[in-house]
Amino acid sequence: MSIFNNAEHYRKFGYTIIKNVISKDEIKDFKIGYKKIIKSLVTDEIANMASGKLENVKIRNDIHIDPIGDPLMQPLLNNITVPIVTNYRIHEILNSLYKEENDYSILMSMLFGRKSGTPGHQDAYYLSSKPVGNITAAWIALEEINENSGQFWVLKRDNNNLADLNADEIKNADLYEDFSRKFVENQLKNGAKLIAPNLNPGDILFWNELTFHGSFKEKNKNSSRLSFTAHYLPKNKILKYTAYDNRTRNIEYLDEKYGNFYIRKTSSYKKNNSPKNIRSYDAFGSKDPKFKS
Ligand SMILES: O=C(O)CCC(=O)C(=O)O
Repeated sequence: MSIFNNAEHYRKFGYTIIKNVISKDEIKDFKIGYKKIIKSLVTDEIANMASGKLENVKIRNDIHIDPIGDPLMQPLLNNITVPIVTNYRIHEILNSLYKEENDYSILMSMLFGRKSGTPGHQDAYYLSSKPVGNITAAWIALEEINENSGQFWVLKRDNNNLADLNADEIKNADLYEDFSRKFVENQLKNGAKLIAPNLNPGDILFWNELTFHGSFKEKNKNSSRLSFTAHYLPKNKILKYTAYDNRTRNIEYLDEKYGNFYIRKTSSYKKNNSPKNIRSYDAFGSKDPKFKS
């Protein structure tokens, strides 16, 4: 597929897969760096997206288990993670998806090691934009990804509109999870498809904040799924807490510029602000997705 066709596909179905975006050498540099530092992370307090707490990173066979929040701002990790998510090819792709030249804010990023099984959701439930539909996320494979490791999936359907929720589902993330599961099942009965690609290191699946997505549980407990997700917002668009309320957010805290990307300098998870709890507006909007295994 050409970039042009990828962009058409993204606009129609809310996602597109692009092979070999991150080069073999860039992946190799990432892996060398990861191997060097992973053991030292076990004594650092880092946002654990599975427990919702600041914790020491747990590792098994030198790969971390739970998804790490804000890996761009972790002093030990940023040297190896920033070059991946601010890659100039990602910038070119985003420009073609949006059909305009732009700089982008990187709003939320996570580094996955082993854990998969994320329940289906639209990102707009946690993090949204004005006009809605202007956040694009990237799922970046850093190693071979297949059913053993728990593939990322998207729901392929024509009309990726915002799900119609009742007041309880808007407030309560558990009810939202039930809603989403039934919604996806229903869509599948009516002709939509689940796309859960095997990916090679360097491949990226881009999806829109209105696209339902999640991940399958890993088939083999010893498999890892080293991968990265980042959520991008064009600088000329407005950030909202969620698509279900009217509040907009000031993003001046995204103050560090790398190429065409803005990131924040320090982690949004501050021990003193919210001691053992990283469930904050800073990270996700009003609620956070649960990363279940
Ligand atoms: O890979 C996963 O398990 C889920 C990632 C995801 O939902 C996200 O980054 O928004």
